[in-house]
Amino acid sequence: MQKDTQIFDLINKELQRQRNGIELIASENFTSLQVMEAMGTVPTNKYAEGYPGKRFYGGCEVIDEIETIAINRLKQIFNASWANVQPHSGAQANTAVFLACLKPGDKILGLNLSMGGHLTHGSPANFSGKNYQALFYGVKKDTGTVDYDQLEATALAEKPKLIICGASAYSRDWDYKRIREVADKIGALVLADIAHPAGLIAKGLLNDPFEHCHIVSSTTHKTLRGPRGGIIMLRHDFDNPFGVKDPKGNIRPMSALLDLAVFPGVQGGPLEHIIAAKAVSFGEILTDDYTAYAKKVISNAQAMATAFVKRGYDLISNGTDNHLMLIDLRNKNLTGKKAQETLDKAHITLNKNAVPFDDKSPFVTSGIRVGVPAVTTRGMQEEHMEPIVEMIDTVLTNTENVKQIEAVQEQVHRFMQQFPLYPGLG
Ligand code: DSN
Repeated sequence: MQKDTQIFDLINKELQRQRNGIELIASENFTSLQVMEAMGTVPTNKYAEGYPGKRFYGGCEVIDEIETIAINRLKQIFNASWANVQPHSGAQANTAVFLACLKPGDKILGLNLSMGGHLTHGSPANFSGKNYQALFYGVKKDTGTVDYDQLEATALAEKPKLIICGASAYSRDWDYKRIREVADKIGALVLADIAHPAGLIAKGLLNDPFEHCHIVSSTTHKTLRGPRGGIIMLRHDFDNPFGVKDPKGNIRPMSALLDLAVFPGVQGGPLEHIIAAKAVSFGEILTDDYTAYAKKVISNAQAMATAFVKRGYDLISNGTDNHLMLIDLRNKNLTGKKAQETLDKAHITLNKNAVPFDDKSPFVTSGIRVGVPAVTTRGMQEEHMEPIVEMIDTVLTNTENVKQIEAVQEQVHRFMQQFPLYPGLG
């Protein structure tokens, strides 16, 4: 068969783009070469509906070993008693949690998307807002931090069955204990979606959601630095309090309901090549090298936040506890859209983002979200954050100056030569 040069040339072009640019999208990262290698291997050829030891097709004995290692490593990372590594994405993981916990029409309570929440936490555009009655809490206008009083008042008045904590654009740690106390007053379950800070939680650098939340979901490709995918975990198993039963009408522990919700509930055959890559990345997370990485992510984020504040940028909550910061650009007379598009021209990649109480549409927004997991993987230290902020500031204060933006683009390429990416590739 002829090599598909059309596609492989484009893949190589994307490699050059990733190599030469500064990647600040908070949800992106660079996997190790061995994680990528595992993704392109023969388990992609195998159907393995079911779980290790209970598959529907023959020939799954090796796949069973791979998936069992992935599960065991993940349990070890988070001190969990049960884990499912099959969700194709974080959204699929959350879909399965909802299916296992709730009946259609039940009430859920999550952080509003416009305040940093996630689509799958009740957005009207998403299954979670269409199939369930979604209620929201937000952040406080003065501090930019989660309004736990509002969360509690809404929970007590509306009695949702599931309270969701977790966000895609929130730079502070969570008070899981307080949320669990609220949930216990109304008999609700708590889901922590830790997709963003999972890698920092894995190393004990942020509060532990497992201590207080019934169920924890995550993606595997953000701070966890694995392949693109999802996971669900329990530290303690329990019975569903709302009478959700398995398809045969039997009462089953939550672990069994979650397994059934992933398959056959929302997915068919698992992506075993991705599960192999998840296992490899989980092995990496268990090393001291990864501990050093996770610590560096936090110190780099704090160094970057300081550099932005020094230049008069308005950071929501004035700083960060984790890997990202959210910046309100209204005092700079810029929209998030304009900032993203102009920085793209200089090969600095980040995303426009709504800020709390934004007066602009989600297609325009007043803010940008900036994250350091990817540049930290490239080997950057605290001292590299200041020059990055300087380059960003030059672009944002010269948005109509083509020559200046081209000069920053050249500066970006020179800067990134210090941090080689996948030297053996391309
Ligand atoms: N798209 C992801 C993010 O950027 O945070 C969330 O799913």
